[in-house]
Amino acid sequence: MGLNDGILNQLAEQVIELPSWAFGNSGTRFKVFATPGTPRTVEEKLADAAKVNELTALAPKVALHIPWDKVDDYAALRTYAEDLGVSLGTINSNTFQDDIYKFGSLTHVDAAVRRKAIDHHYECIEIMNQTGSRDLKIWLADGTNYPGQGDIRGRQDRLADSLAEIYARISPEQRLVLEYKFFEPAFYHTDVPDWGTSYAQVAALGENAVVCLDTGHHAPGTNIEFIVAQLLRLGKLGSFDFNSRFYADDDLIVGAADPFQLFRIIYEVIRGGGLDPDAGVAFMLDQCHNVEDKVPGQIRSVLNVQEMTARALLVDTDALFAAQQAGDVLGANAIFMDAFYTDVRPDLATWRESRGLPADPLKAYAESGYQKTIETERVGGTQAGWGA
Ligand code: PSV
Ligand code: MN
Ligand code: MN
Repeated sequence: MGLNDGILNQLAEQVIELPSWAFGNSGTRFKVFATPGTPRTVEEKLADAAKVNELTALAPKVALHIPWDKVDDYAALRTYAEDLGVSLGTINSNTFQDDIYKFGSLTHVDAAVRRKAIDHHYECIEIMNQTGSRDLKIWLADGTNYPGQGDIRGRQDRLADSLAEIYARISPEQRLVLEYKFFEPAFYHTDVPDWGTSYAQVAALGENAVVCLDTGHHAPGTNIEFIVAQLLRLGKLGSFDFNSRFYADDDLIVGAADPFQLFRIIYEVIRGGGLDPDAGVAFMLDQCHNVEDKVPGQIRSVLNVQEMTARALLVDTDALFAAQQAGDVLGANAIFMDAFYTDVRPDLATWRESRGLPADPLKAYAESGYQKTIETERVGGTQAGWGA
Protein backbone atom coordinates (compact mmCIF):
# COMPACT_ATOMS: atom_id res chain seq x y z
CA MET A 1 0.00 0.00 0.00
CA GLY A 2 1.43 3.36 -0.97
CA LEU A 3 0.21 6.93 -0.89
CA ASN A 4 -1.18 7.57 -4.38
CA ASP A 5 -1.74 10.99 -5.95
CA GLY A 6 -5.38 11.08 -4.88
CA ILE A 7 -4.35 10.65 -1.25
CA LEU A 8 -1.47 13.13 -1.52
CA ASN A 9 -3.79 15.74 -3.04
CA GLN A 10 -6.11 15.41 -0.07
CA LEU A 11 -3.22 15.60 2.36
CA ALA A 12 -1.97 18.74 0.62
CA GLU A 13 -5.23 20.47 1.56
CA GLN A 14 -5.07 19.55 5.23
CA VAL A 15 -5.24 22.53 7.58
CA ILE A 16 -4.60 22.17 11.31
CA GLU A 17 -5.23 25.12 13.59
CA LEU A 18 -2.75 25.67 16.41
CA PRO A 19 -3.86 27.04 19.79
CA SER A 20 -1.88 30.11 20.87
CA TRP A 21 -1.94 28.78 24.44
CA ALA A 22 0.05 25.69 23.49
CA PHE A 23 3.09 27.95 23.27
CA GLY A 24 2.68 29.36 26.77
CA ASN A 25 3.85 27.76 29.98
CA SER A 26 1.32 25.39 31.46
CA GLY A 27 1.16 22.73 34.09
CA THR A 28 -1.04 21.12 36.65
CA ARG A 29 -2.53 22.50 39.83
CA PHE A 30 0.70 21.35 41.47
CA LYS A 31 3.26 23.22 39.41
CA VAL A 32 3.80 25.19 36.24
CA PHE A 33 7.35 24.65 35.01
CA ALA A 34 8.80 27.48 32.97
CA THR A 35 10.22 26.32 29.64
CA PRO A 36 13.13 28.40 28.32
CA GLY A 37 12.17 30.32 25.19
CA THR A 38 8.48 30.60 26.05
CA PRO A 39 6.77 33.55 24.29
CA ARG A 40 6.20 36.73 26.27
CA THR A 41 3.69 38.24 23.88
CA VAL A 42 0.97 37.21 21.46
CA GLU A 43 3.30 38.17 18.63
CA GLU A 44 5.92 35.71 19.87
CA LYS A 45 3.29 32.96 20.09
CA LEU A 46 2.43 33.69 16.46
CA ALA A 47 6.10 33.54 15.47
CA ASP A 48 6.38 30.07 17.04
CA ALA A 49 3.22 28.91 15.31
CA ALA A 50 4.57 30.22 12.02
CA LYS A 51 7.73 28.16 12.58
CA VAL A 52 5.61 25.02 12.92
CA ASN A 53 3.87 25.89 9.66
CA GLU A 54 7.11 26.74 7.86
CA LEU A 55 8.51 23.26 8.60
CA THR A 56 5.33 21.24 7.98
CA ALA A 57 2.98 23.29 5.72
CA LEU A 58 0.22 21.90 7.94
CA ALA A 59 -0.61 24.69 10.33
CA PRO A 60 -1.47 27.98 8.62
CA LYS A 61 -3.97 29.08 11.30
CA VAL A 62 -3.70 30.13 14.92
CA ALA A 63 -6.59 30.16 17.39
CA LEU A 64 -6.69 32.89 20.02
CA HIS A 65 -8.13 32.88 23.54
CA ILE A 66 -9.56 36.13 24.86
CA PRO A 67 -8.46 37.72 27.20
CA TRP A 68 -5.26 35.65 27.25
CA ASP A 69 -4.38 37.05 23.83
CA LYS A 70 -5.78 40.52 24.31
CA VAL A 71 -4.07 43.25 22.26
CA ASP A 72 -4.94 46.86 21.49
CA ASP A 73 -5.08 46.49 17.74
CA TYR A 74 -6.40 43.24 16.26
CA ALA A 75 -6.22 44.49 12.68
CA ALA A 76 -2.49 45.06 13.21
CA LEU A 77 -2.18 41.60 14.78
CA ARG A 78 -3.88 40.14 11.74
CA THR A 79 -1.38 41.84 9.42
CA TYR A 80 1.47 40.70 11.67
CA ALA A 81 0.26 37.09 11.43
CA GLU A 82 -0.26 37.27 7.68
CA ASP A 83 3.26 38.62 7.21
CA LEU A 84 4.46 35.49 9.00
CA GLY A 85 2.43 33.31 6.63
CA VAL A 86 -0.34 32.37 9.05
CA SER A 87 -3.86 33.65 9.64
CA LEU A 88 -5.86 34.15 12.81
CA GLY A 89 -8.46 31.45 13.33
CA THR A 90 -11.00 30.59 15.99
CA ILE A 91 -11.64 33.07 18.77
CA ASN A 92 -12.13 31.27 22.09
CA SER A 93 -14.12 33.11 24.71
CA ASN A 94 -13.31 32.87 28.39
CA THR A 95 -15.92 33.18 31.11
CA PHE A 96 -14.19 30.88 33.55
CA GLN A 97 -11.48 32.81 35.30
CA ASP A 98 -13.12 35.87 36.81
CA ASP A 99 -14.43 35.75 40.41
CA ILE A 100 -17.84 36.87 39.23
CA TYR A 101 -18.27 33.52 37.47
CA LYS A 102 -17.91 31.43 40.62
CA PHE A 103 -21.47 30.10 40.25
CA GLY A 104 -21.69 30.19 36.48
CA SER A 105 -21.60 32.56 33.52
CA LEU A 106 -24.19 32.16 30.74
CA THR A 107 -26.30 30.03 33.11
CA HIS A 108 -25.95 32.19 36.23
CA VAL A 109 -29.09 32.99 38.24
CA ASP A 110 -28.15 36.67 38.32
CA ALA A 111 -29.02 38.53 35.11
CA ALA A 112 -26.15 40.96 35.71
CA VAL A 113 -23.59 38.14 35.60
CA ARG A 114 -25.20 36.71 32.48
CA ARG A 115 -25.05 40.18 30.94
CA LYS A 116 -21.33 40.43 31.62
CA ALA A 117 -20.74 36.98 30.09
CA ILE A 118 -22.85 37.81 27.02
CA ASP A 119 -21.06 41.15 26.62
CA HIS A 120 -17.72 39.32 26.71
CA HIS A 121 -18.93 37.29 23.74
CA TYR A 122 -19.97 40.48 21.94
CA GLU A 123 -16.42 41.71 22.48
CA CYS A 124 -15.13 38.44 21.00
CA ILE A 125 -17.37 38.88 17.95
CA GLU A 126 -16.00 42.41 17.53
CA ILE A 127 -12.49 40.92 17.61
CA MET A 128 -13.53 38.30 15.03
CA ASN A 129 -14.68 41.09 12.73
CA GLN A 130 -11.19 42.55 12.86
CA THR A 131 -9.20 39.32 12.72
CA GLY A 132 -11.36 37.87 9.94
CA SER A 133 -12.13 34.82 12.08
CA ARG A 134 -15.04 32.59 11.22
CA ASP A 135 -15.59 30.79 14.51
CA LEU A 136 -16.55 31.90 18.01
CA LYS A 137 -15.84 28.93 20.25
CA ILE A 138 -17.58 28.76 23.59
CA TRP A 139 -16.52 26.45 26.35
CA LEU A 140 -18.24 26.95 29.69
CA ALA A 141 -16.97 25.94 33.09
CA ASP A 142 -20.55 26.29 34.34
CA GLY A 143 -21.86 23.55 36.59
CA THR A 144 -22.29 22.53 40.22
CA ASN A 145 -20.44 20.43 42.74
CA TYR A 146 -23.27 19.11 44.90
CA PRO A 147 -26.70 17.64 44.24
CA GLY A 148 -29.30 20.30 44.91
CA GLN A 149 -26.79 23.15 44.58
CA GLY A 150 -28.35 24.41 41.37
CA ASP A 151 -31.53 24.06 39.37
CA ILE A 152 -30.27 21.96 36.48
CA ARG A 153 -33.36 22.65 34.36
CA GLY A 154 -33.35 26.40 35.01
CA ARG A 155 -29.68 26.63 34.15
CA GLN A 156 -30.34 24.89 30.83
CA ASP A 157 -33.12 27.37 30.03
CA ARG A 158 -30.92 30.37 30.88
CA LEU A 159 -28.11 28.89 28.76
CA ALA A 160 -30.48 28.71 25.79
CA ASP A 161 -31.51 32.36 26.27
CA SER A 162 -27.92 33.58 26.64
CA LEU A 163 -26.72 31.65 23.60
CA ALA A 164 -29.61 33.06 21.55
CA GLU A 165 -28.48 36.60 22.40
CA ILE A 166 -24.92 35.80 21.33
CA TYR A 167 -26.02 34.00 18.18
CA ALA A 168 -28.10 37.00 17.14
CA ARG A 169 -24.88 39.03 16.91
CA ILE A 170 -22.85 36.81 14.59
CA SER A 171 -22.77 37.58 10.89
CA PRO A 172 -23.87 35.07 8.21
CA GLU A 173 -20.20 34.22 7.56
CA GLN A 174 -19.53 33.50 11.20
CA ARG A 175 -20.37 30.50 13.38
CA LEU A 176 -21.04 29.87 17.04
CA VAL A 177 -19.28 26.68 18.12
CA LEU A 178 -20.31 25.12 21.42
CA GLU A 179 -17.85 22.79 23.16
CA TYR A 180 -18.88 20.16 25.69
CA LYS A 181 -17.01 18.55 28.55
CA PHE A 182 -18.30 15.87 30.89
CA PHE A 183 -16.73 17.20 34.09
CA GLU A 184 -14.15 19.62 35.48
CA PRO A 185 -13.98 22.17 36.95
CA ALA A 186 -17.49 21.27 38.15
CA PHE A 187 -17.64 17.77 39.60
CA TYR A 188 -21.32 16.96 40.07
CA HIS A 189 -22.98 18.36 36.99
CA THR A 190 -21.73 20.37 34.03
CA ASP A 191 -24.15 22.53 32.02
CA VAL A 192 -22.83 21.35 28.64
CA PRO A 193 -21.56 17.86 29.51
CA ASP A 194 -22.01 15.94 26.27
CA TRP A 195 -22.52 16.13 22.52
CA GLY A 196 -26.27 15.65 22.91
CA THR A 197 -26.64 18.75 25.06
CA SER A 198 -24.39 20.75 22.79
CA TYR A 199 -26.35 19.52 19.79
CA ALA A 200 -29.72 20.35 21.39
CA GLN A 201 -28.54 23.86 22.23
CA VAL A 202 -27.00 24.65 18.83
CA ALA A 203 -29.85 23.06 16.88
CA ALA A 204 -32.22 25.49 18.60
CA LEU A 205 -30.08 28.43 17.47
CA GLY A 206 -29.83 27.77 13.76
CA GLU A 207 -27.63 26.77 10.86
CA ASN A 208 -24.53 28.67 11.91
CA ALA A 209 -24.33 27.08 15.31
CA VAL A 210 -22.33 23.87 15.53
CA VAL A 211 -20.61 21.55 18.00
CA CYS A 212 -16.94 21.35 19.01
CA LEU A 213 -15.68 17.89 19.90
CA ASP A 214 -12.67 17.97 22.23
CA THR A 215 -11.21 14.47 22.20
CA GLY A 216 -10.25 14.73 25.89
CA HIS A 217 -13.74 15.60 27.11
CA HIS A 218 -15.40 12.19 27.35
CA ALA A 219 -15.72 9.48 29.94
CA PRO A 220 -13.17 6.68 29.56
CA GLY A 221 -14.30 4.10 27.04
CA THR A 222 -16.55 6.47 25.08
CA ASN A 223 -16.73 5.61 21.40
CA ILE A 224 -15.71 9.04 20.09
CA GLU A 225 -15.74 8.05 16.43
CA PHE A 226 -19.43 7.22 16.78
CA ILE A 227 -20.08 10.78 17.94
CA VAL A 228 -18.07 12.05 14.96
CA ALA A 229 -20.18 9.98 12.58
CA GLN A 230 -23.42 11.15 14.17
CA LEU A 231 -22.53 14.86 14.22
CA LEU A 232 -21.39 14.77 10.60
CA ARG A 233 -24.62 13.01 9.67
CA LEU A 234 -26.52 15.81 11.36
CA GLY A 235 -24.39 18.51 9.71
CA LYS A 236 -23.32 19.81 13.12
CA LEU A 237 -19.67 18.88 13.52
CA GLY A 238 -18.07 22.32 13.61
CA SER A 239 -14.64 21.62 14.98
CA PHE A 240 -12.26 19.38 16.83
CA ASP A 241 -10.09 20.21 19.77
CA PHE A 242 -7.51 17.47 19.27
CA ASN A 243 -5.39 16.22 22.13
CA SER A 244 -4.91 12.92 23.89
CA ARG A 245 -5.56 11.64 27.33
CA PHE A 246 -4.78 8.71 29.54
CA TYR A 247 -7.09 9.62 32.43
CA ALA A 248 -9.07 12.88 32.29
CA ASP A 249 -8.58 16.10 30.29
CA ASP A 250 -4.84 15.51 30.03
CA ASP A 251 -4.28 17.78 26.99
CA LEU A 252 -1.33 15.68 25.83
CA ILE A 253 -0.05 15.47 22.28
CA VAL A 254 -2.73 14.21 19.91
CA GLY A 255 -2.14 10.61 18.91
CA ALA A 256 0.33 10.06 21.73
CA ALA A 257 -1.91 8.02 23.99
CA ASP A 258 -3.97 6.09 21.48
CA PRO A 259 -3.00 6.46 17.81
CA PHE A 260 -5.59 3.86 16.85
CA GLN A 261 -8.37 6.00 18.31
CA LEU A 262 -7.14 8.95 16.26
CA PHE A 263 -7.14 6.72 13.17
CA ARG A 264 -10.72 5.62 13.88
CA ILE A 265 -11.85 9.20 14.40
CA ILE A 266 -10.27 10.39 11.16
CA TYR A 267 -11.69 7.42 9.29
CA GLU A 268 -15.19 8.56 10.32
CA VAL A 269 -14.34 12.14 9.37
CA ILE A 270 -13.44 10.92 5.88
CA ARG A 271 -16.46 8.60 5.72
CA GLY A 272 -18.77 11.50 6.60
CA GLY A 273 -17.20 13.94 4.11
CA GLY A 274 -15.62 16.04 6.86
CA LEU A 275 -12.17 16.14 5.30
CA ASP A 276 -13.50 18.16 2.37
CA PRO A 277 -12.50 21.78 3.10
CA ASP A 278 -16.04 22.85 2.13
CA ALA A 279 -17.47 20.75 4.98
CA GLY A 280 -16.31 23.46 7.34
CA VAL A 281 -14.83 21.20 10.01
CA ALA A 282 -12.02 23.01 11.82
CA PHE A 283 -9.20 20.72 12.95
CA MET A 284 -7.81 22.47 15.98
CA LEU A 285 -5.36 21.32 18.58
CA ASP A 286 -6.11 22.06 22.23
CA GLN A 287 -3.00 20.98 24.06
CA CYS A 288 -0.52 21.92 26.73
CA HIS A 289 3.17 21.14 26.71
CA ASN A 290 4.01 20.97 30.39
CA VAL A 291 7.40 19.28 30.34
CA GLU A 292 8.44 19.12 26.69
CA ASP A 293 9.55 21.98 24.44
CA LYS A 294 6.52 23.60 22.94
CA VAL A 295 7.40 24.24 19.27
CA PRO A 296 8.59 20.66 18.65
CA GLY A 297 5.59 19.47 20.70
CA GLN A 298 3.33 21.18 18.19
CA ILE A 299 5.35 19.84 15.24
CA ARG A 300 4.97 16.29 16.61
CA SER A 301 1.23 16.91 17.02
CA VAL A 302 0.52 18.07 13.48
CA LEU A 303 2.63 15.24 12.07
CA ASN A 304 0.63 12.73 14.13
CA VAL A 305 -2.59 14.07 12.65
CA GLN A 306 -1.12 13.96 9.15
CA GLU A 307 0.13 10.39 9.60
CA MET A 308 -3.18 9.10 10.87
CA THR A 309 -5.03 10.94 8.10
CA ALA A 310 -2.77 9.28 5.53
CA ARG A 311 -3.42 5.87 7.08
CA ALA A 312 -7.17 6.44 7.21
CA LEU A 313 -7.14 7.48 3.55
CA LEU A 314 -5.49 4.14 2.78
CA VAL A 315 -8.54 2.15 3.86
CA ASP A 316 -9.76 0.24 0.81
CA THR A 317 -13.33 1.44 1.19
CA ASP A 318 -14.71 -0.56 -1.77
CA ALA A 319 -13.35 -3.79 -0.32
CA LEU A 320 -14.47 -2.76 3.15
CA PHE A 321 -18.06 -2.05 2.09
CA ALA A 322 -18.16 -5.32 0.15
CA ALA A 323 -16.98 -7.23 3.21
CA GLN A 324 -19.52 -5.41 5.37
CA GLN A 325 -22.32 -6.23 2.93
CA ALA A 326 -21.27 -9.85 2.87
CA GLY A 327 -21.25 -10.08 6.65
CA ASP A 328 -17.54 -10.89 6.53
CA VAL A 329 -16.67 -9.78 10.04
CA LEU A 330 -13.01 -10.75 10.11
CA GLY A 331 -12.44 -9.75 6.50
CA ALA A 332 -13.81 -6.25 7.12
CA ASN A 333 -11.78 -5.88 10.27
CA ALA A 334 -8.62 -7.04 8.46
CA ILE A 335 -9.10 -4.43 5.71
CA PHE A 336 -9.47 -1.72 8.34
CA MET A 337 -6.43 -2.91 10.31
CA ASP A 338 -4.26 -3.26 7.20
CA ALA A 339 -4.54 0.48 6.66
CA PHE A 340 -3.92 1.26 10.31
CA TYR A 341 -0.77 -0.86 10.43
CA THR A 342 0.74 0.68 7.29
CA ASP A 343 3.78 2.79 8.08
CA VAL A 344 3.30 5.92 5.97
CA ARG A 345 6.28 7.79 7.37
CA PRO A 346 8.78 7.02 4.55
CA ASP A 347 6.24 8.01 1.87
CA LEU A 348 5.37 11.21 3.71
CA ALA A 349 9.05 12.12 4.10
CA THR A 350 9.66 11.68 0.37
CA TRP A 351 6.53 13.69 -0.45
CA ARG A 352 7.59 16.51 1.89
CA GLU A 353 10.96 16.74 0.18
CA SER A 354 9.29 16.88 -3.22
CA ARG A 355 7.39 19.95 -1.99
CA GLY A 356 10.49 21.71 -0.71
CA LEU A 357 9.80 20.82 2.92
CA PRO A 358 12.17 19.03 5.28
CA ALA A 359 11.79 15.26 5.15
CA ASP A 360 11.99 15.24 8.95
CA PRO A 361 10.53 18.48 10.35
CA LEU A 362 11.56 17.69 13.94
CA LYS A 363 15.17 17.14 12.90
CA ALA A 364 15.05 20.31 10.80
CA TYR A 365 13.76 22.21 13.82
CA ALA A 366 16.52 20.84 16.06
CA GLU A 367 19.12 21.87 13.46
CA SER A 368 17.60 25.27 12.74
CA GLY A 369 18.91 26.95 15.87
CA TYR A 370 15.47 28.47 16.50
CA GLN A 371 15.12 26.94 19.96
CA LYS A 372 18.49 28.32 21.02
CA THR A 373 17.65 31.76 19.68
CA ILE A 374 14.35 32.02 21.52
CA GLU A 375 15.90 30.68 24.71
CA THR A 376 18.52 33.40 24.55
CA GLU A 377 16.25 36.22 23.47
CA ARG A 378 13.12 35.57 25.50
CA VAL A 379 13.43 35.94 29.22
CA GLY A 380 10.39 35.57 31.47
CA GLY A 381 7.92 33.83 29.16
CA THR A 382 4.27 33.87 30.12
CA GLN A 383 1.89 31.26 31.38
CA ALA A 384 -0.54 29.82 28.84
CA GLY A 385 -3.72 31.00 30.47
CA TRP A 386 -4.63 31.02 34.11
CA GLY A 387 -2.50 33.64 35.81
CA ALA A 388 -1.25 35.03 32.51
C1 PSV B 1 -11.50 23.25 28.56
O1 PSV B 1 -11.01 22.12 29.18
C2 PSV B 1 -10.84 23.47 27.21
O2 PSV B 1 -10.80 22.27 26.49
C3 PSV B 1 -11.54 24.54 26.42
O3 PSV B 1 -11.42 24.34 25.05
C4 PSV B 1 -10.77 25.74 26.80
O4 PSV B 1 -10.99 26.82 26.01
C5 PSV B 1 -9.38 25.15 26.67
O5 PSV B 1 -9.52 23.91 27.35
C6 PSV B 1 -8.24 25.92 27.17
O6 PSV B 1 -8.25 25.99 28.59
MN1 MN C 1 -11.01 22.23 24.34
MN1 MN D 1 -10.15 20.62 27.76
